[in-house]
Amino acid sequence: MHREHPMAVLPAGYEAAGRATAVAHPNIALVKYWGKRDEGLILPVTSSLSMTLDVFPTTTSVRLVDGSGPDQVTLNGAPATGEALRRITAFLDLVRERCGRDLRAVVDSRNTVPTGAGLASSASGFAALAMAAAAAYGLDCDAAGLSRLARRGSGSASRSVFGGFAQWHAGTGTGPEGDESSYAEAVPAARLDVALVIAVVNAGPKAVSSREAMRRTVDTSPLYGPWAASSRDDLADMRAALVRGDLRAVGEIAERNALGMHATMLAARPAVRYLSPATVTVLDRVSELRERGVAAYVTMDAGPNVKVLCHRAQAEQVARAVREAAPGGTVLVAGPGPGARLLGEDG
Ligand code: 2P0
Repeated sequence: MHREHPMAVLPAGYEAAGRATAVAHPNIALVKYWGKRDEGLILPVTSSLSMTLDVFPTTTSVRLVDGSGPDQVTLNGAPATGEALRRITAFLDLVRERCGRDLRAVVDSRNTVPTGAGLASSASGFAALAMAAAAAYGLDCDAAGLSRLARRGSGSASRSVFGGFAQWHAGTGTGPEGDESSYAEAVPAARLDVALVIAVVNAGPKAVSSREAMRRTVDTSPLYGPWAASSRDDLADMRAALVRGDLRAVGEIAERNALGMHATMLAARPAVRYLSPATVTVLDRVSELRERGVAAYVTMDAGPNVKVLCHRAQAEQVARAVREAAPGGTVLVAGPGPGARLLGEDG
């Protein structure tokens, strides 16, 4: 049999076209994204700012194939189903619409977050998928365009396109104007030897998805408006603190912004409470560290786990203290990581 293409593993009826592989890392927001003004386009109410991590990359390859069958998506070696498959297919439809090509895709995505580490993979996942799909389909876009595209998969993915610190601009308006104006870019920062000590106190699935929780908060929480207003100040203060390389200010702003975000959801109707008794125990331990002169500050996302921002030189000391406070949990240390990138044929 004559074979034009070496991809003999493709199902019958498919013919290979373009392919690309990309890798992206998770990010943790220091000024949070919490609330959308447009659900369909994933346009946020407020701008946010994050640090990309140097741990747990997602590697995603996209291979284009002729044929009219569905996209074939494998996540960590297993066929994707349900909501995960729906979101990825919708994302690929968007890429196809943008480039005017109708080819189906074979997607293979591998995430290195240990099972149950309690760290979301949608940021690294959609950043890697956006980059690999854009390259495979030949979509011409710069870093801002790629960030804008990744945003359509998951809001926080817009920030994982960049390494170090990144700000996702809320942008203005809705529709095409909103879409065009809402993307992330790298944030200038002085040399800041930071680490993030990640305390996984509960690795189980969350009762309420972050998507649903932020929707409910925007719709029902009387504290949402005030938090969104104060978050704008937090962002300006955070940018200035990063330029100064002032870890204490960075930590204080991150902590107040995260606690405020949790206050908004505690006041939602019905309330969303992600923080558990173990979370509070870790928060107490971090307060004690601070009383002893260690610069350590907490942030929490849509779950009970705690991330502690500190000097890299003190990360092991902080990790030890947190381990004692949460004996059943897992504690690991991350640093600032790289932006999304394409891998060559040799990986
Ligand atoms: C953040 N989170 O800024 C915030 C803080 C959770 C708490 O971004 O609906 O998975 O896909 O845009 O990005 C989690 O939400 O939500 C998140 P969608 P996403 O990191």
